[in-house]
Amino acid sequence: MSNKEFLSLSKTYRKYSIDISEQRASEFFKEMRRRRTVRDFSTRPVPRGIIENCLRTAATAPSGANIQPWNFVVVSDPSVKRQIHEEAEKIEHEFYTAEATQKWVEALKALHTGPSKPFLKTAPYLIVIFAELYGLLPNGKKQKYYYVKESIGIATGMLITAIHHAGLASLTYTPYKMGFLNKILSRPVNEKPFMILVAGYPADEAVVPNITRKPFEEITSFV
Ligand code: IYR
Repeated sequence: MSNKEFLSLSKTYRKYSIDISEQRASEFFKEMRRRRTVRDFSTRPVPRGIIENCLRTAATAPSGANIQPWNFVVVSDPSVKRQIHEEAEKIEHEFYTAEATQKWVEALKALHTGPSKPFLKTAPYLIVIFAELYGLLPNGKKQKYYYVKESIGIATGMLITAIHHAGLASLTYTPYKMGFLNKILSRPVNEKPFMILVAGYPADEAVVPNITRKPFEEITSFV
């Protein structure tokens, strides 16, 4: 096809032999099954370039109509981390003590979480992921975006994968309410906080909860 709106896939796609594909799939699985969500971070610095490349990976994610409805704010400034820490702990205190959330709190027992969030100050990076819910046109009107949740979820998954692949650890942290992040980080109203992805090295003494993944047969069927 000669059309300047299309490129040949051969410029980017690589075809492997079946043997090599099998090996790659198996090795990647072995790499990814070692990933654990970590809640105790070291203060050891991480070069910014590593995080930048992980974000470049995330930004290759597919998205509805290729709108790429995401914005990543990488927080390393201790005074901004302190503000986020303070607000988040206030909100989590409400979450862990309110009558209305007690069933939810019960469901989290195995994770041993609580309202104290020291990692927001110790980890070198808080990657605050914002979903662009709609576009803001210069005339003030809204531009509809498509499959924003799906798109941002995929990009976040790829970011988590890239961070693990780089030898760092991450924590998918979602404060009970997240509106305070727009204020602290001066993000516009069309952006909704999706998650804080905490990234860095695990603390030397870090432990993870003894939890398991569902059996493969339970979560898959081939028809
Ligand atoms: N945001 C709280 C509660 C929490 C909620 C879920 I869903 C988790 O998987 C883990 C924790 C907290 O971070 O403590």
